[in-house]
Amino acid sequence: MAKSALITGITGQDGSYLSEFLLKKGYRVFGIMRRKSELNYGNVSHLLDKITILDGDMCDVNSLIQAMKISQADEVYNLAAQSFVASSWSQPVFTGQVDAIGVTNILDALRIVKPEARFYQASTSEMFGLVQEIPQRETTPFYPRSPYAVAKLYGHWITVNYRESYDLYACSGILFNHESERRGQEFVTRKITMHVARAYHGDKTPLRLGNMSAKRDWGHAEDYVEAMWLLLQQETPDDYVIATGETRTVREFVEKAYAQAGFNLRWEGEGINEKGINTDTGEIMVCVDEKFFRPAEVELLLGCPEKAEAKLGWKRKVSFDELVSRMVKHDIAQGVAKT
Ligand code: NAP
Ligand code: G4F
Repeated sequence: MAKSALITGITGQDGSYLSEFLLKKGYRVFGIMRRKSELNYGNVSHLLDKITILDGDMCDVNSLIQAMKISQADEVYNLAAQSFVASSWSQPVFTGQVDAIGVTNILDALRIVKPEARFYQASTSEMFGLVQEIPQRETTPFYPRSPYAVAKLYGHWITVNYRESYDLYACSGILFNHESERRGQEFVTRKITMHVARAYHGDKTPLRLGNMSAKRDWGHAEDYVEAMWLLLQQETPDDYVIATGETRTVREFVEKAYAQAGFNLRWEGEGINEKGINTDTGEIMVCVDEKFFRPAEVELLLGCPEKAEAKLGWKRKVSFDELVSRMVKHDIAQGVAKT
């Protein structure tokens, strides 16, 4: 009998790659999707003949119980979230309802319908926030810096608590930033690669960014969904950091992305006056806009993947350069429309 998996957040970046990964392994894949005024299957439109979409919302426990009953999932991947950190200051309560209480809802649905099912929680490096140690590992103390990270910390600990209280096979993957050609357009990497593509196609509007000195440990989402699956194939449930072990500034991502499209930049000015200038034409291609600064920033993330590499046998395959190159090439090929 083929194994069955239930994915919350199936229409998102990770949900789509995880669906493809599990289908290749022969799983029957079910996904929960919330109702929208205009029907839109997001990143899984190309998989609709292979997966089953169920109506549900992380804030509605009954819909999650129904989804567990219908799918009879052996493995549950909880990827649904309000995942954009910046929006968590404008929608802190909603973020808490989905990213924190939503986790209790799906854990209870699993516990009521099929307690032997295995559970993956999408925890995040944002929980390290104001980092207490470099690099960050499983034992590093948390210090969340946004309503998003605070909500995710609840989700993380309720997963640990349900594992210890009810003997569930429940784990958290503490994943560092992972990007792709399917990344939401508001996240900084995709915002940059889409703007580079527009510049390539002749648009001269400068790219406006916030804190370009922030550092992130960036990998490709395709590698990270394999880690999610590996977490659920172990003898005992445990929590793991999944990261590349390298960190770069947003500025470095910008330079690489523009270079990929044939534009070389030099930097002039500091702070709010910093500008990325095209070395050939002297035109301003990048500038700073305070609008994108955050009330509290996470300045540096750098993960230590040693435990995942040793115990899960996981290793990232896509390098930073390849990640940037793939995203830029994809967006140029799309011929991106001006937003
Ligand atoms: P994403 O592209 O923003 O996808 C989020 C998914 O959650 C979407 O399918 C969204 O559906 C769904 N969702 C949001 N609210 C919901 C609700 N109330 N009920 C049901 N579904 C809901 O995020 P991602 O990058 O794939 O990330 C997947 C998970 O990993 C998230 O939990 C994120 O917080 C976490 N994470 C991501 C990263 C990263 O770097 N990507 C790193 C660490 C952790 P709609 O299409 O309806 O919006
Ligand atoms: O791309 P970002 O919005 O991602 P962030 O905040 O690191 O969060 C992502 O990764 C987390 C894992 O660490 C996930 F849990 C979370 O769900 C999400 O997927 O911003 C990255 C950095 C920040 O420091 C931000 O201040 O880029 C900086 N930045 C500078 N200018 C900008 C911009 N970010 C955005 N989105 N837009 C800008 O214009």
